[in-house]
Amino acid sequence: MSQDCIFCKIVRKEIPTEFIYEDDLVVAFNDINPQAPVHVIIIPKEHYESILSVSAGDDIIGHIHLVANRIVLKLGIAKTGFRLVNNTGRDGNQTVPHLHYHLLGGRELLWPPG
Ligand code: D5M
Repeated sequence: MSQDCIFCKIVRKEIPTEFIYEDDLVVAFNDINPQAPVHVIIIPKEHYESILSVSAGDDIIGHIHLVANRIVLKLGIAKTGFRLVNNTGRDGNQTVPHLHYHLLGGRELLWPPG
């Protein structure tokens, strides 16, 4: 846990946030600035600054993908499709230095991204 990290504060419930999904390893909640009708943020409870902090033995990434599967089924967008995105570092436009995935859907998403 990182004392000043916004997402660690969400995990600790210091910033009141409705969880769409929670288990021992992750939480998921709606993005504060949604870019699509469905825009969910999925984060590990453990503080990793980015994907670059994840080690070979960690199964957190696979777990996040399986949680995304559960969420898209729950929200009814499995058939229409969705995008699972990780932004890393400056050029990746990562603004919160706590590993997270954006789950976007509910509309046709453009490619390539900007
Ligand atoms: O995306 C970080 C994302 O986190 C960005 O889309 C806004 C979202 N965010 C930041 N603070 C909150 C809170 N408090 N609730 C919900 N969503 C939040 P990045 O990939 O780092 O650019």
